[in-house]
Amino acid sequence: MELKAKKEQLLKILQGKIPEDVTLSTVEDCAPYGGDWTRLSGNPLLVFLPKSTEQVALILKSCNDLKIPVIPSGGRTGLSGGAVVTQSEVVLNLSRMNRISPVDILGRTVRVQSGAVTEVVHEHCAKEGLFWPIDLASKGTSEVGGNLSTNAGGVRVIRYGMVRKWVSGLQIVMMNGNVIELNRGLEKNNTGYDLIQLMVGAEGTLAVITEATLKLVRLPQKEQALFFALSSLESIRKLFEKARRGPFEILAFEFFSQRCLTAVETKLNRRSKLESAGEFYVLMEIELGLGQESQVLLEQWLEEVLEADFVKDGLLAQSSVERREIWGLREGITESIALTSEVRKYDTSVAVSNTVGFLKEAEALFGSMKLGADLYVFGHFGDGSPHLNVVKQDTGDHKTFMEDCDRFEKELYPLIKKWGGSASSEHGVGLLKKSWVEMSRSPEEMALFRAIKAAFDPNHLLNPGKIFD
Ligand code: 2HG
Ligand code: ZN
Repeated sequence: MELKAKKEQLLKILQGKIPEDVTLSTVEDCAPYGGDWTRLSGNPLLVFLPKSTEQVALILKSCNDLKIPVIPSGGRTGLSGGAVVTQSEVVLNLSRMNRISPVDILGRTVRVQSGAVTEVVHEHCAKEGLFWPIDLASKGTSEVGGNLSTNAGGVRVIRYGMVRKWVSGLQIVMMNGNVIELNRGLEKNNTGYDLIQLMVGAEGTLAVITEATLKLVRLPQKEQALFFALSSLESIRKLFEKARRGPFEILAFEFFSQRCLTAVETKLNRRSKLESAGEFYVLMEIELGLGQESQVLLEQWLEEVLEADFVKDGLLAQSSVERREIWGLREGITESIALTSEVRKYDTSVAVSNTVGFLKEAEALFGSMKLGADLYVFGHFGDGSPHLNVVKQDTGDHKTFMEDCDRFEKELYPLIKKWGGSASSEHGVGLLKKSWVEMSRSPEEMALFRAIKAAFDPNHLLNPGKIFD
């Protein structure tokens, strides 16, 4: 059957069974749902905005019967094209399913629907002094379903790990319309395969997540932010080593280059309060004990660090406003780069101890290729997860930029492999990293991927063409 006929058929099947406002069908209404933060986009065949799991099940089953491909989506803040329409698929957007249940104090969990916005979940849990420990620059827009589907990372992975550690139950809907509860929120359940962990990071290719039981921790008691200017990557490593031995728990250890800071200062009009500039900057957030003694120990530690030859300048935020200002520098990087010019993103991962070695070689490689582009380096130093953004210079044209990036990545990915790393640390594979997945996975693993996909979605209709073909 032709696509147009299938669309008519689908609308006929669903007529009277789902409320009218669940379906968007005009090109203008559907267009915003065709893309994500990569700026890639396509035209959806139709968009559904269901309000219940029953509606999700009915829509999926009907699409399965008619062999219509479906893309699950949420806040669409992804950076790998995982929710992008490529062949007029139907988009199933779960943003309206955003209910959050009361916090379960004894279990220290909260049950939410997939469309709950990350920051809203934080605010809800903070009333009980608790926290779902996923902290992302996109938290005001990203949704729990997308966080889970991409196994999101963020700025607190060094302390809490990735999203996959913070979920104990999922409700999923299969492409054939079956609704399944996975693990029922149990903390302990040693009865076979862990299907939750299979769903986390599957990028919506196996089933659609409709609800999740999220595990919570206490909010850190006293958070403090420190900001440093340093002259080299080597100096960052020295500071990190010193921090690892420091009298506190590290909550975040983020770094960025002078070029990133300049972009944030010029594009977003934010300012660093450090007196000296550096080649690189580190934003370190720590959790401190409540007593006066911890504060004294921190100040002693800071004094020693500031006297060391590897730090050019540093400060301890003196108020929550100052802390937010420092975070504003780090969190504004992606936005200010997007305002600068065209960008190609590399979300690399190496062992933490290899971060400096890998970055030095990556920078040298970029420099030696003399491209009409600039390299912006920043990210999660403490997780071995640096982001490399290649940004077109004003004088360059789009075509040359794309060719330059293709040339650069042909050398970059083998370099990542040489350092024992991965093609994606936290953004996922989506469309953009697809050709490099097999670099991070063995042929045996890829064969298992395909077998698992066939078990969940034998017709290959769910988010087709994402992760692998
Ligand atoms: C971050 O760490 C995000 O800020 C975005 O993962 C990274 O824009 C990027 O490349
Ligand atoms: Zn990141």
